[in-house]
Amino acid sequence: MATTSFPFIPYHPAQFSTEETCAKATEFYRLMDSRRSVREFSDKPVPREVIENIVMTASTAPSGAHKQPWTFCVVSNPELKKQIREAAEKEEYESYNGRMTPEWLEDLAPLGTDWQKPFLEVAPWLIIVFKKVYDVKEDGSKRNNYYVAESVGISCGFLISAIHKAGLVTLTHTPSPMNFLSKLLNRPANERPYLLLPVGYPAADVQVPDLKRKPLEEVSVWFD
Ligand code: IYR
Repeated sequence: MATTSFPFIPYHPAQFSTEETCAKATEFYRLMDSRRSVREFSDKPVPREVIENIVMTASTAPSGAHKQPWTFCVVSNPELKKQIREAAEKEEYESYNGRMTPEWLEDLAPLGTDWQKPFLEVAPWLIIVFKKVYDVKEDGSKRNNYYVAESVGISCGFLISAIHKAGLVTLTHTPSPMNFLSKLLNRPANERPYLLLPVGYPAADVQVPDLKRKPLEEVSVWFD
């Protein structure tokens, strides 16, 4: 089967002096370290253009064989947000009341989460990320994608970073099972729900748990 290859073009990424490189790395670490998951949102509107740029940032992520195996469903419609909230809370109620193990509930308790998800209606935008397990070509035949979970996970990392950089907040919501999202958002069989991210401004005077991050020594092993 004939394949076409991409033309190769020169690439000149920005390069900095050693001092600037150190400063840039420190600055970006500080920015990312200041990110927190937020569960209480303001209903203050966020322009669609902001969300468009955030989604385009996520879609710059590397992916297996450059298949870009993702679809971002972006919801601001209040009626649809309500339907998503009702369906998510139904599943979450079951999860918190029997489906999750006692150990799991114990691990979650310090975070103060429960089955109620008002943020699904209050946040001005919901981004529901779908992974494309395969692509469907124009003639209806299937074409494989590769490292789909890894690719979509990386893209969600970019998405969360872009949200934070814009001064907005999110959390990674994983209602389980998530198939109600395929139905409500009318997704085809090759797409599976992966993650739901509400996006907006934080509620006034929002508080977050005083989490500590593991230090470098605990998260890394060096072979200098
Ligand atoms: N999906 C549930 C439960 C939950 C699970 C984990 I692991 C978390 O870190 C947080 C919540 C929910 O979204 O509440």
